[in-house]
Amino acid sequence: SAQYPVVVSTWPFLQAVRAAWGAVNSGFSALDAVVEGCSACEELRCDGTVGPGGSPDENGETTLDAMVMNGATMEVGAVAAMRYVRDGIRAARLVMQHTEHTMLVGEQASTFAISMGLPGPANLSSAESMEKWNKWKLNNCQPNFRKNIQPTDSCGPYHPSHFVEKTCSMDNLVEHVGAKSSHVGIHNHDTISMAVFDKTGHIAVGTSTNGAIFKIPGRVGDGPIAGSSAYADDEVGACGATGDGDIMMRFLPCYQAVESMRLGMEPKQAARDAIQRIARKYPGFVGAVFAVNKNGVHAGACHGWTFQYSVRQPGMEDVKDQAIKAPDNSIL
Ligand code: SD4
Repeated sequence: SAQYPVVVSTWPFLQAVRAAWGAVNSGFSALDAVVEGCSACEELRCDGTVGPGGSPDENGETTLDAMVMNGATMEVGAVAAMRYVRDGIRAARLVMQHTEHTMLVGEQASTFAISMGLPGPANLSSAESMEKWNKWKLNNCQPNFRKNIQPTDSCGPYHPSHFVEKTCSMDNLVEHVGAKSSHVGIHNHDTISMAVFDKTGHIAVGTSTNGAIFKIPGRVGDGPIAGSSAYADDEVGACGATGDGDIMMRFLPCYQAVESMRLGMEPKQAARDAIQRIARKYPGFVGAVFAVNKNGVHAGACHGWTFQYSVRQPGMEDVKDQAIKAPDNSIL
């Protein structure tokens, strides 16, 4: 029918949408097309932060979280905190294709991905990620994600704060909160989340991210968690998310949005509801979702920032991005 294919992606990642659109129109499955779309963003390092060479962790290393989900079968493949392999989304696809598992992590995920034919071991740092890390160290390694800790010197090692005398002042606290809330920003997105409906309406979603800048090594975010960063069910529709994954993964916003649509909500209402459930508990959280139903009707909602997502559907000459402004969550 004329309403398919559909490609929707977080952020104005136009090249990624074009890659997926091209793939799905040349006969790729939704799953393979979503891999092509997310992979384009990894290669282009969309926004300077997605994929290898993007945001470093506290040790200066970039690691990848990625996930694909097939909305026809509900199969999921994911890798988390993966080192030494540049192709996050392809590695996630290989987990789905060649294992009975859903997620592999860390160095073992890399070993698996390389054994399945992906290039590696590779260095995931870039001149830009090293520069960010060096600046951060010069700035006393202001931690983005630690709490109730004291470093023994300005760059750690860190210990629980009851081990050392408490010297925390209100000023420190404000600085810490400020640093954390800025880890996701308008030019620091770290993440692509995408939904593809193929010509027959089968849906796949995918997410690829290096997580969050100066994350604690070993941190896994919402990216590889089905239902959190993305979710798809052919019978209902799809959702993709971006934002503060540490908070968002506590709420499975994409599972929520898809299930709300299953119960009859329009995409706009479902997206808003998923975001509001989080905002009620965490009024300072930064995040956004898009939701698309099986008719290709799409909407977005956000909190704490201005969100944009990109869409390509039949009848459009090219991909278009839409801005959603916080705090009213309405489409501009
Ligand atoms: C994470 N959700 O790992 C990702 C970050 C993100 O826009 O989406 N940034 O927390």
